[in-house]
Amino acid sequence: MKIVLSGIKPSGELNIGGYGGALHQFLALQQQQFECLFFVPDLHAVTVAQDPNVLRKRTMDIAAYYIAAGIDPKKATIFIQSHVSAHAELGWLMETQAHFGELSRMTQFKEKSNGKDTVSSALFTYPVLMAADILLYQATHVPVGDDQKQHLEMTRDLAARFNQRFRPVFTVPEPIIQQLGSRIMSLDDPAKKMSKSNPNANSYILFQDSPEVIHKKIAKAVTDSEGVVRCDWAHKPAVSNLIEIYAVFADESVETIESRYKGVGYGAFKRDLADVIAAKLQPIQRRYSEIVESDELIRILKDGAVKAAETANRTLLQAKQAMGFVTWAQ
Ligand code: AQP
Repeated sequence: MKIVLSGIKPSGELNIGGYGGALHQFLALQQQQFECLFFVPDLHAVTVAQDPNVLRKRTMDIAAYYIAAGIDPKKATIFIQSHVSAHAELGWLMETQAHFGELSRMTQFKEKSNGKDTVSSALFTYPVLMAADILLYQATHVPVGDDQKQHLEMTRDLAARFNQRFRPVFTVPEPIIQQLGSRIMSLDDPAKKMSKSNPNANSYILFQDSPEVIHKKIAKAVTDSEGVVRCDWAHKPAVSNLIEIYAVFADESVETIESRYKGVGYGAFKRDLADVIAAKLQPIQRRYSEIVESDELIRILKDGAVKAAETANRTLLQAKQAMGFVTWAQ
C-alpha cells in the first residue's frame, strides 16, 4: 500500500505558492493508487508567533480550501494536527534521536532566524516534528516542494537511525518532487520563494484575491527587458516563474505556452495569465465560502482526526515499546 501524507501550514493567508507546491499535487495523488492523509499542521504554525484568533480562522480556512480545491474526504483523511496528540508525543521521542549538529544545518532555520533577535526553540526543532508527522502514518511517499527536500532527508535519517538503534518500527519515506510548481517564486523578486509571511502583498496572489486584484498584481510582476516569453531559469527567472505559474494553473506544458506567445510581448501574456489564475480560483472561492463555517467541515475534521489517531496511536505505541517505555497495552 502506498501511503502519502502532506499539509499546508496555517501560518498566513493561502497563496498560489501553496497551490503549485501542494494542492495541485494533492489532487493528482488522490487520483492515483495512494492512501492520502492531508492535515493542517497547526503545531508547525506556532513555531513563530501567531495571533490566537487568527490562527483558529486560518486553520479552518486551510481545511476548507483542501475541500474547495477538490480533495475528497471520502478518498482522503483530512484532519488538524493538534487533534491527534500522538504528533506532539512522537515529536518529543524523535527529538531524543536528532542531533543538534544536523538541525543546525537546516537552511530553512537559517533563513527564518536570520536577522531576528530571538526565535523559538520549536522553530529549530521543527524538522523533527515534521519527521514525527510522517512516520506516525508509515507514509511511503511525501510530496515536497523544493524547500522541503532537506527536511525530508532528515526524516529519512531519523527513521533509519531509530530502526537500527531499537527495532524496525518506521517506514523510510520517499520524496515525490514534482517538476512543475515545486518552486513558485515571489512576483516582486524571483530569487525568493512566494511565501505567506512576505510583508509585500504584491509578492503573492492570495486564494481570496478578486480577478481585478490578480490582474493588478500580475501587471506589476517583475519581468526583464528582453520581451520574449521564454522559459530560461538561469537568465530569465522572473519570466520563467510566470510561465510555470501559467503551466500549473492552465494544466499546459511550458512549450505550449512559449509557442502561443511567440512574437507577442509581455502585456498580452500577463493579461492571459491573470485570467487563467482567476478562472481556476473563482470556483474554489465559491466552494470555500459554502464550506468554511459549515457543520459539514467540522464533521469531516472530527472524523478525520478519529481515523488518523487510530493509525498514529498504533505507531506511537510501537515506538514507545521499542524504546523501553512501560506500556500496559500488548
Ligand atoms: N512558493 C512555493 N512554491 C512551491 N511550493 C511551495 N510550498 C509553499 N510555498 C511554495 C509548498 O507547499 C507545501 C506546504 O507549505 P507550507 O505552507 O506548510 O510551508 P512553507 O513552505 O513554509 O510556506 P510559506 O508560504 O513559506 O509559509 P511561511 O512564510 O509561513 O513559512 C510545502 O510542501 C511547501 O514546500
